[in-house]
Amino acid sequence: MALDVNHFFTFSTRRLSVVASVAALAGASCSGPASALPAGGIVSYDVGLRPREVAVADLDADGRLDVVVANSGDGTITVLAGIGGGQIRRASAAIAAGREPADVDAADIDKDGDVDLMVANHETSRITVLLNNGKARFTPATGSPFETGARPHVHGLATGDFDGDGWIDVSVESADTKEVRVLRGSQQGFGAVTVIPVGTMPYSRLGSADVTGDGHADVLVPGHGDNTVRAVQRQGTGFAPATWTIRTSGQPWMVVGDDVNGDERADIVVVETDAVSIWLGGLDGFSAAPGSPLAVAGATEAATGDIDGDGIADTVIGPWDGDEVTVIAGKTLAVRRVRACERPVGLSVADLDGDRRGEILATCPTQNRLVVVTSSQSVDRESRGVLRTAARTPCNFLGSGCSSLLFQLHSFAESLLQIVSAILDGAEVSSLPRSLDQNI
Ligand SMILES: [Ca+2]
Ligand SMILES: [Ca+2]
Ligand SMILES: [Ca+2]
Ligand SMILES: [Ca+2]
Repeated sequence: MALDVNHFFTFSTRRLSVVASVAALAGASCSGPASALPAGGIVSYDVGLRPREVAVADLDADGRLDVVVANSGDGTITVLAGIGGGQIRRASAAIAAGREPADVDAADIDKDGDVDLMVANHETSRITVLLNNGKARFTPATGSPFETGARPHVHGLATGDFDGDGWIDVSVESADTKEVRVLRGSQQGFGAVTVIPVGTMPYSRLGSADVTGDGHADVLVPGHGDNTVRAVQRQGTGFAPATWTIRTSGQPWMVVGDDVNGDERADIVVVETDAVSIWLGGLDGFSAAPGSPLAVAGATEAATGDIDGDGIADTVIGPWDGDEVTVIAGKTLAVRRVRACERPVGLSVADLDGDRRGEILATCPTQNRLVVVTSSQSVDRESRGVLRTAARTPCNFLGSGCSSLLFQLHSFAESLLQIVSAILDGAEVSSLPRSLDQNI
């Protein structure tokens, strides 16, 4: 994610002086833990400078999930291999991944049976592609880094077989030109870029999920320019924007697609300014879940995965401000907070220890660390001290119990932000202070 105008003002005026010392975190501070993951604890790992995003996949084909972290501050990725019991350990020296790696996705790009990596190089319009030799050793693909033509630059990746030809494709947003750009995979690797005008400024992280129900992944677009969420879907051999549009009350920054209420229809999670909204898929399109949007101060990024083991994807939201990840879990979409680390923005949910409950992985850019929050039984057990309810009266996404004060504060904050946005309207993203851009 690049410059975040609203967040800048939000953070400047309301920055919390939360400094979550890694040493103070339960079970923290180890780059090679000696035993199985503690139930309901946090383990942290040294990674590169300013880690930004995390991906999880079995990279060395040993049946254990491995973790890769994009380090935006030093142009590398860190691979941590699963070694059993949910533990991970640095697998190799840092791997060069181009300028300012801001996002990383894992998929088998060349269809040789192993999982390869794609990296978004922020402050450029390029994507670095690293091919796996099957043993989690990576070398740049022929032609890498690939030019996307995105303007001013790329932030995140959305990957999937968007055109349905069996080869993984990569999508990025081009904010200045109001386009989604798809780098299409083929037997020859990534080739020409397909450009899809989307009629709004897309910014800053696209999603990938089949929300149109046609069996093909769609590109989900945060319409930052007009407070919308749109989808780009396959049409013939090309792409077209879906006919529906979701209108959000806040400015969207990121979109994630997943079935978060267990009805086997894809839903849409939108990270908005200081809020998250959930849109439930139904026969007639998407409708806001009761209680949505939910105020989440400093909301920056989201990820989904099953944390509580009920078979339904839960949602995690990381804030730019503070040290807690917000968890929206279960069919009831109950809200809880999980302490992670300062500014836990790069998120993933994955079951590292095989207990069918996903761990929360978060990058901690100010501490050059990755934290893994084990979720064993802890979603429902405050006594374990990791997950705790957001307030004495849990704020239930589908019902009552949410503090009206919270929403009043949210509305007030939104009004302020709208004023700020109006003042700044027309400001070019690329023209704003670089230091801010680099912070995000
Ligand atoms: Ca592995
Ligand atoms: Ca491969
Ligand atoms: Ca494809
Ligand atoms: Ca659903």
